[in-house]
Amino acid sequence: MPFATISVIGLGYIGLPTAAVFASRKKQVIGIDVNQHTVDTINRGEIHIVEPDLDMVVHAAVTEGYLRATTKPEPADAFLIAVPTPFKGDHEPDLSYIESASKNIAPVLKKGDLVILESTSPVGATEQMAAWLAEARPDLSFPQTHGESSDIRIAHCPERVLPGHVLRELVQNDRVIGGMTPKCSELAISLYKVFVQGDCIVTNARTAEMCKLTENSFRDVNIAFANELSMICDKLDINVWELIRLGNLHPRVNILQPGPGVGGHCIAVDPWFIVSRTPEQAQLIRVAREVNDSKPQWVIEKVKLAVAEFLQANPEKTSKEVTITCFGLSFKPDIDDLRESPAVTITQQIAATHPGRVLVVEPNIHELPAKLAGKLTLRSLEQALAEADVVVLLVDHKEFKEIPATTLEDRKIVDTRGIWTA
Ligand code: SAJ
Repeated sequence: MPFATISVIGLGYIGLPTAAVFASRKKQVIGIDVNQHTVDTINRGEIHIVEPDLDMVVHAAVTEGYLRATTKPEPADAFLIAVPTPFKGDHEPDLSYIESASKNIAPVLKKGDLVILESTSPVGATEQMAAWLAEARPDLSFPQTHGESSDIRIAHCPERVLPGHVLRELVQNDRVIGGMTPKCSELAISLYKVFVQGDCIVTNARTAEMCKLTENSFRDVNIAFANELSMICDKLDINVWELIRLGNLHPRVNILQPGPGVGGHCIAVDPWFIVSRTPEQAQLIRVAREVNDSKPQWVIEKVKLAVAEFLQANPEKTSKEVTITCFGLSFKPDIDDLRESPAVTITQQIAATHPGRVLVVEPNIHELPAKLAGKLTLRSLEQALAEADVVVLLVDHKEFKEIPATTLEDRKIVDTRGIWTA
């Protein structure tokens, strides 16, 4: 049977669901992670990340014996590398996780194996990974030197799934398959066809790398356009949400929504991989990043203004007596993921500078993470509404959309998502 055993390296937001879906198709899957706690959690049939339904799939895969996790690589027929690719301080991509994953699996590779890089990567990373593997295993041949006759097949097949919908999108989305040679692509397709119902479209590794970066940069540039519009409209006293609704009635216009900034671990990172490789050409992509990164500070200034207005309207109060409530902490609606969230940045900075109370409502979490606890108080929606003088809407969670406008009448509102002021 082709691919009797599949190994997934990096059991995070992409690697674990991918491993679990292969296992659910009755493949023997070995999950590799450097974190012992992650490995132990998965081997108990539990999960360490939040993603709808993933707990059930992992639990079934582990109890039925198809998925097992370990820290030490073992032989397999296919290896999927799904480790993080963050950037360093200067926005240069950090490939050290790919390097150490490559060096870890190299000793267990055998003739006929397939190695796939799934991590979002700068152009050239797959070739670099192939070079690390070849250096570690001079006894095996690789596509960069032996083309179609190589012992090891290598491809870049970027993930494109939306957090919150990962299990569905893994199966249904089309997949870009960037083999280092046509035979590498062919083998990669036969692997993904184990569960992918979407089309598997073949290209080369460099185009596949650029394709993933392009998708997220496209979204970043479009969000930056919306964010820039919101700042322009604020100056011109125009309701940006009404403006966008009207503009989008045009058959060839589709403007995205402004917000407090761009969060998550993909869209705010990946465009830099293009900028760092081609700084002179990637002007628009860089400026879009800068516009989106500047939005939290703009929101913070708006909150200061709202406090000043509240004090002007209530001269008997001092700023110490003003309660600010921040609505939402996650990086997008109806999830509990606080990583790289502009809402967290904004709330933290308000808490650090405002002399009065700062409350926070986040219906998707039960307690504040350690870095926020102490400086902020988590409140239920009702309590927070009752106590707030200034309300700052940061995430358009469904619970917040249901708040009747009358409840907010006497409050100063900073609405970054346009759900109360649209
Ligand atoms: N955002 C706005 N306005 C909008 C849309 C989004 O401000 O109109 C903000 C969100 O609030 C959030 C950020 O952008 O802070 C990113 O959210 P998102 O829903 O656009 O994307 P992610 O980061 O959850 O997932 C993206 C997806 N990429 C694209 O849609 C092109 C997903 O398909 C990728 O697989 C994922 O990045 C990834 O892993 O790269």
